[in-house]
Amino acid sequence: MPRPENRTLTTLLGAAALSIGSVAFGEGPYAGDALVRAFVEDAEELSEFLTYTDDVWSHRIGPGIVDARVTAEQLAALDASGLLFAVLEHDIQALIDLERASMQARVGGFFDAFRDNVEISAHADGLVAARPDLIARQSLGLSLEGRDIYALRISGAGTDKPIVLFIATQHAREWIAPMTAMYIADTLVNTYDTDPRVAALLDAVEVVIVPVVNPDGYEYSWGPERLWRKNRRGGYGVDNNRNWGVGWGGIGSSSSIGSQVYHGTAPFSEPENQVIRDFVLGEPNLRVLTDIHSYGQLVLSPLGYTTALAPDPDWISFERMTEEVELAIESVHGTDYFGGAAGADQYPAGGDAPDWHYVDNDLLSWTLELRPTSSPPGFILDASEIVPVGEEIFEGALVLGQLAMRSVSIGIVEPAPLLVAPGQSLVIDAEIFPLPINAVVDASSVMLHARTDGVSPFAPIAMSAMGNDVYSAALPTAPVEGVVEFYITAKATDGPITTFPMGGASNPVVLPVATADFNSDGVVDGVDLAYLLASWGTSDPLIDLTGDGTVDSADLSVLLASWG
Ligand code: 0X9
Ligand code: ZN
Repeated sequence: MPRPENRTLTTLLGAAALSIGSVAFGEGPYAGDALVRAFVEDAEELSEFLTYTDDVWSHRIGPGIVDARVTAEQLAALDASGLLFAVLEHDIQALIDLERASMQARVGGFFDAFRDNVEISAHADGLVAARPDLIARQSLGLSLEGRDIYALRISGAGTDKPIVLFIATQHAREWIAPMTAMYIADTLVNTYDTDPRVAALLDAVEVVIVPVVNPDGYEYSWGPERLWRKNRRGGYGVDNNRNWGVGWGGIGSSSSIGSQVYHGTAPFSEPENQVIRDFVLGEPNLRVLTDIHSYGQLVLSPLGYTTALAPDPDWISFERMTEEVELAIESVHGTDYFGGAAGADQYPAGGDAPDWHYVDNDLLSWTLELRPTSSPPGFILDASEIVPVGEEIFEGALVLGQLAMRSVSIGIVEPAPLLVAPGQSLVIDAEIFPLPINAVVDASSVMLHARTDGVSPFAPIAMSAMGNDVYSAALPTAPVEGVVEFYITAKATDGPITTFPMGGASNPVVLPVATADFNSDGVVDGVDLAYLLASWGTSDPLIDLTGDGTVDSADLSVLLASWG
């Protein structure tokens, strides 16, 4: 799935808003250090900008956008330089403090190595013992050989909430899967007190994690056969992920007991599948299922039993949600994940878990294939990957968890604006799709919330339906300098209100007001006019004040409006 650059930027700018207006810096080596984003036009401006920082954060450096850390002194000097830049984060130490708090909160050492059934179970018990207010263990049933298949139920305030389910380790040899499932559980529990996103999530939904669906196969992979995949039925094994009730026995599965994709004698012939099935059927609040595997770095939505796509609007919604998950995962370490349909984009496989959850139970469902992309190393991942994989998948899991409390998918129509011109009343177009299967968007609920002074409450503006799932409204007139901030809310009929970006008023999209004072000499004058005329007809983003893709008369009017 293509990854629009601008979408990433919108997210970054949105996240940066958390710090707008915060000036009380904490203590620590980075106290008062800021993260800035420079808009540099050419190599010369780039090298000038680089003199104001010792720590460039951007991965690709060249003319365009460069993010870097600067000290308070460097920030002051940069401010005086006349280079075009925006402050993304006022106090980097605050970010570091959050990170440290989360690391200290984590039980040390567990994620330094892969862990067997006994260790995973003991770690789960440790989490329950430490935070019985947040996490409980529930036995769901027994495997073929009589091992406990258990769920970790993680929840903050409130009861009778929507449920999001993660299952892992249908396939024994995919050792990164149970570690990642445990990483999600561990991080949810240990950052509930420090990460407001986690608190918001766990107060709104219940997260249920089954780290090892196939404990017999997993045990066996720690003994005689590291690369064992199936359960232990008859010593030959059934592929649990071919034993579900939709598309059972179809393409991509086999009736030969020796096959790695042996589907068993009937749908749900295997106790492990029965145990999860019965849990799902007994939980009417369940909304989302994610089935964790390795490998391939994939985020796959149904359908899985066929190369045909899910019917619209489900497929459109799945595409949108998949992209959100993918971007969240990629935002952590820049790891490339590919999003698509399981059958069409990976391979068709009858009887997989997400199809049964989606087709028979109306749940949103996904398969995650974790690192790496290919083999070697394939299933034999270095243990040093456990934490980074956990970190990136945790961000994806937060989005997947959010889906259970959202009723629509909201995105800005590309190209998303990055700047607003002074005096401009920028039109925001949003694409909004219903999330729950079979739902419709409540058109009267779609609202743009905006402010232009950084402090007032956000004012709601109704967005008009333009057709093709697009809703539109103009932002209030931008001030001469500063920022315009906005977020969007909408809901499906009978569904909960959904906010974009997540966090709404506390995490809005921030559009810096562009200035026609291109040379930053404090006055809009003939020199700036000369810049504009020199770029006439081009798409130079530094001169294209209206952000409409062309330097033209609209930009000239903006410049003239701020003349002098
Ligand atoms: O084949 C599987 O069960 C999964 N891949 S794995 O390498 N972990 O075995 C993929 C299941 C996703 N579903 C489809 N591709 N239909
Ligand atoms: Zn697998």
